[in-house]
Amino acid sequence: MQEEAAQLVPLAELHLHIEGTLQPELILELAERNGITLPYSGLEELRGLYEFTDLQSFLDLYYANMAVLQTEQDFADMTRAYLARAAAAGVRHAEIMMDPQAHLSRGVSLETCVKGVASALATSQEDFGMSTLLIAAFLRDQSEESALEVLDGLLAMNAPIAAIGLDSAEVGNPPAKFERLFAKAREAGLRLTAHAGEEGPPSYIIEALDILGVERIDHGIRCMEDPDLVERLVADRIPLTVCPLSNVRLRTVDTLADHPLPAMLAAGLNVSVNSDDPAYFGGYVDDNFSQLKAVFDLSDFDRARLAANSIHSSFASEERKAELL
Ligand code: ES4
Ligand code: ZN
Repeated sequence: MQEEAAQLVPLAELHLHIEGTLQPELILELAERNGITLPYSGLEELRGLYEFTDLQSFLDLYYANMAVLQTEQDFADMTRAYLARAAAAGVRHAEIMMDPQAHLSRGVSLETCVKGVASALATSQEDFGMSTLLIAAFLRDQSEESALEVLDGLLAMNAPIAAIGLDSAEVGNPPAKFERLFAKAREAGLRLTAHAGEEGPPSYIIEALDILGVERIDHGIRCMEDPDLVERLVADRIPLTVCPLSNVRLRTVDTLADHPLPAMLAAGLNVSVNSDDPAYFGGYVDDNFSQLKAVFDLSDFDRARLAANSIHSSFASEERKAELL
């Protein structure tokens, strides 16, 4: 599928969890390197675990597999592997989320995880012809106090983050829970995005916009249940970073053919296509495009529009956007 990947126009990937790029082979390699015993016997057994029924069933494996990430080198190796694969997929700019709290809770320091990822991003332009920026994502199933503490730590160490995000188990953890966190990040000059309307209701998208003041919505597919919200998102050109293969694997939609992406495009929404957790959901951004094309017969025009939306919706400088467009 990779050969087909060359995009007609430069592409930005805006919705990507770096921990979700950890491939089974690399999990086993890092486990060996760090002397970690995993609760499965090998590659085949691990691969057999990638059957999900919902977001939580995926998150359980995603967090468990992170046990192998111990050193700065581990984080850097994982990040470089993603950059190489994304560059081959036609990605020229990537905005990469990481989950610091998921590492802190395992006893891995903020310095280790941030510096490891950031060291690989620092040379992404020279190494892979890709501009990159880092987004610190906060786990919405943890407390706001925990998130505030971690944000303080990131600011204190002058972490090279451009934005914050909000991820993990959505239902029961509405955006309003993190009002102070987002206010603080805004004051610190950070850009703002949040997962909303993946499994959660359209009202969570409205809260993310009105209470958190986010500029972008990650996923957002459930906006289609609320015509007034769709009208608002269209009028305000709010970017929605859609992840089709993720939605299928987490059973948010039944099959790719049932995915609302074509309806979202037809409604005039500012959507882009992204891979979310490519090592878990069956493919990178080029695989998302090729499978969409197979199912929907996406026109070159639609592909170009999705790609242009991704650049326009990025947090890159206006100068970098102009270079890419
Ligand atoms: C995630 Cl697909 C998805 N949704 C919410 N949180 C996440 N963290 C990593 N992948
Ligand atoms: Zn996500």
